[in-house]
Amino acid sequence: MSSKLIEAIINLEEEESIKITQDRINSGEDPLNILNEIREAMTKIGKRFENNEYFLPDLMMSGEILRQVSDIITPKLKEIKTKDQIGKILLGTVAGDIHDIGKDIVKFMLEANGFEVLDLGVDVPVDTFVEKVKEFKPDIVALSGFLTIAFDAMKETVQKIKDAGYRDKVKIMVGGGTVDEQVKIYSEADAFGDSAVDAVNFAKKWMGVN
Ligand code: B12
Repeated sequence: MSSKLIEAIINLEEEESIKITQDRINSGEDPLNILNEIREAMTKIGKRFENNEYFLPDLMMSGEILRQVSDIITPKLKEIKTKDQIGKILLGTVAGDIHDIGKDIVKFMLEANGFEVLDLGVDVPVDTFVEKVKEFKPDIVALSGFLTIAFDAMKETVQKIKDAGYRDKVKIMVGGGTVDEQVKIYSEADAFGDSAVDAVNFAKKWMGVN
């Protein structure tokens, strides 16, 4: 896939990226289409970083562009917010990882679909997840992480929830970056998803709504 938006983001053209997004939202386009393109652009930026064509400041710049573009898209996602609350979800980026753009999109989408979301932020200590499971009593725990080291933090978080005696009271999903079926198995989560739409679909399925 190639588009002007993807090109602008990959080339770190901040103003152009914002303008294209704004124009497309104003013309009534489905924000999910735009999200898909953003994701593709970020994958390409990640590749450039791996190949030493981009460096940390470029990654930071891409994060900044992404944040601004998501700020334009978010209100549109919220417009489809439903009134009935379907269930409670505890969300956060696991210990050692500070990537939150994907997590925030997951949050918007879950809220837009009628879930109450408690977002613990980034680099969330394992024990904080356990404490909040006790206090907030979520139906679902959603763990986000983009770094390889996040896989261990996910595993440990699931294990501690189990040790605290809450594993059969919550469904757990993992996602973000390179999280896949293997990470699901490794961390002993119930599901993995690679998009915010997956997160919504699992949550709805588990709460028995379609
Ligand atoms: C932007 C970015 C940053 C920004 C983050 C800004 C922010 N506020 O989040 C900054 C510059 C801070 C950053 C820092 C680092 N980064 Co970085 N970063 C990225 C980049 C380019 C994009 C990530 C992103 O936001 N994507 C956009 C979102 C929308 O992506 P998405 O995956 O499509 O999101 C969807 C799904 O993941 C899913 N989802 C997300 N969470 C969940 C949860 C559940 C439950 C479900 C179901 C679904 C789900 O839904 C989202 C929406 O549809 C990636 C490259 C890439 N390919 O992803 C590298 C990348 C993740 N970073 C990487 C690295 C190495 C780092 C650093 C270690 C660099 C350094 N040397 O310091 C630090 C780590 C700091 C830390 N401790 O966390 C590596 C990780 C490699 C690895 N395997 O561990 C990557 C893959 C780049 C690369 N190819 O090398 N990074």
